[in-house]
Amino acid sequence: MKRTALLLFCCLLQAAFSFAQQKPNIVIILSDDHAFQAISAYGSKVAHTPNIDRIAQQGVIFNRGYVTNSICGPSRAVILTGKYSHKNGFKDNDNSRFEGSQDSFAKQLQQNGYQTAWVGKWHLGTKPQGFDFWQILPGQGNYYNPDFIMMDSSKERREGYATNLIEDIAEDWLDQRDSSRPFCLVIGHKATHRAWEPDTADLNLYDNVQFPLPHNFYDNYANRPAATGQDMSIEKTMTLDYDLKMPGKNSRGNTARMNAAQKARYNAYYDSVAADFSRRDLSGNALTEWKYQRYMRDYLACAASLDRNIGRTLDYLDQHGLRDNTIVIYLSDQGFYLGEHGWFDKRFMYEESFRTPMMMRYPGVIKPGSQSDAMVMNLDIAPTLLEAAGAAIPPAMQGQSILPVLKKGKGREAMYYHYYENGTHSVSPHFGVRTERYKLIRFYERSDAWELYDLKKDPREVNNLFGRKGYEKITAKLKAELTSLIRRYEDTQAETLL
Ligand code: SGN
Ligand code: CA
Repeated sequence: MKRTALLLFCCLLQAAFSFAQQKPNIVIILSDDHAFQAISAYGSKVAHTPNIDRIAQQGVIFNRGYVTNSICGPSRAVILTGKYSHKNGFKDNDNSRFEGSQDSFAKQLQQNGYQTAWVGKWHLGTKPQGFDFWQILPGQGNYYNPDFIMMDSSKERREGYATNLIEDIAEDWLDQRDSSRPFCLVIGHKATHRAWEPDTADLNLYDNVQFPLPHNFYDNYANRPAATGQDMSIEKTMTLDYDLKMPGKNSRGNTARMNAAQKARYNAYYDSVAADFSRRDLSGNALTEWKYQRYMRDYLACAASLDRNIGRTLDYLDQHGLRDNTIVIYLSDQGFYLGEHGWFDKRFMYEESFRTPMMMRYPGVIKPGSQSDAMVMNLDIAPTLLEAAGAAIPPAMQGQSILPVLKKGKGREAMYYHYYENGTHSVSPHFGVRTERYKLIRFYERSDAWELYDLKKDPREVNNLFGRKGYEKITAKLKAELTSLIRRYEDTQAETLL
């Protein structure tokens, strides 16, 4: 009897030991402002992202991945904490400060035996906590020869292109980690953030492509005061000098950081674009459309380096025998407008910025080539990681693990969104709800208006149905749904605005 008990105990111990060994490693690749419309796996006919597509092909692609607050710092804070902005305190880039002492998936993973690291763009103001190693860009950082903030607070300038350098730092950390323990590494890329400065190797990659204008490129914003009031249009906001590198006061600001070889290649390229531009003597719509073409070329050239470096991450995992026991998640901090509504930038609860590219490879758990239409959010990343690591999900986390969602094929019925920033790009604060078919948005502060969309009939969101005859019932239903989500997530400020 005693011997049987001992044997059983030994078996259990062994099982527990091998379970501990089997905790999956985690790599999260987090890009900045990378639109799903710019990814071939999402159906882009013009963009080539073979390495991002690899993650989709070998795992699951989420066709309905969304963010709770479409802007950089806030999205990162949501990913870290698994909580909405009003709970984690980081509501906007302008006025918020991330309180690093709060709980996060990184701290929970550390407590469960993981080594954790964050490299690259961080953009939360305060120093990272919960990471055994970090090396981050100050604020937005620079594309060329960027500075990095080291763990002792000193700054180090690195020669090269940000996307390559961030991957180098990530690989260096992987090389020297303790390989007897599982790891969680976040690779935070600066690409494809404004002002879209490509690597010199990629400058002319898309020169021969003519980009089709999105159907609502010439949106007139009728019946939508917040969309009318924004300052993020290609026509009016996007500048020829700063954004598109044509001659002018703010032309090619970052060449100041470049070395002679970088500057020579960069200037040679944009000088020839500028000469052609000057010959064309454009105005009106022709000028706006020229800007759009240039914007797309620079943006996708930046994305090419991003994709190539994601390929390096995947190759590293393959070459070091880590592929089968490593979860890889790719997502952007939010989506981005590539000319839809005539815009660049993000912020609005309209699909292009509310949605974000999201995909996940998890060998042995997720069937390669899976597609998911479940409504999932960046809020769900933290609980998903904790479940995969076999760790308890703290009740204060508001997201839900995606793993059971993948098994059932069904996510939430409705999603809650709240955007706060009231500054750069003049987008009115707003909150709202999206269901399978409808979206109800309440703008406040800068604009005071409601919007209602039937996404089935109007996927481009140009026809605001709020207040229209015949929509009373659905409006009441959505308001009830919105109220219930606001109460569930305890967004007391929004509750006063219903
Ligand atoms: C900067 C950009 C904006 C951008 C915000 C937020 N202007 O202010 O266009 O919306 O960052 O971006 S720039 O002149 O500095 O390029 S975020 O990704 O950090 O949220
Ligand atoms: Ca961003």
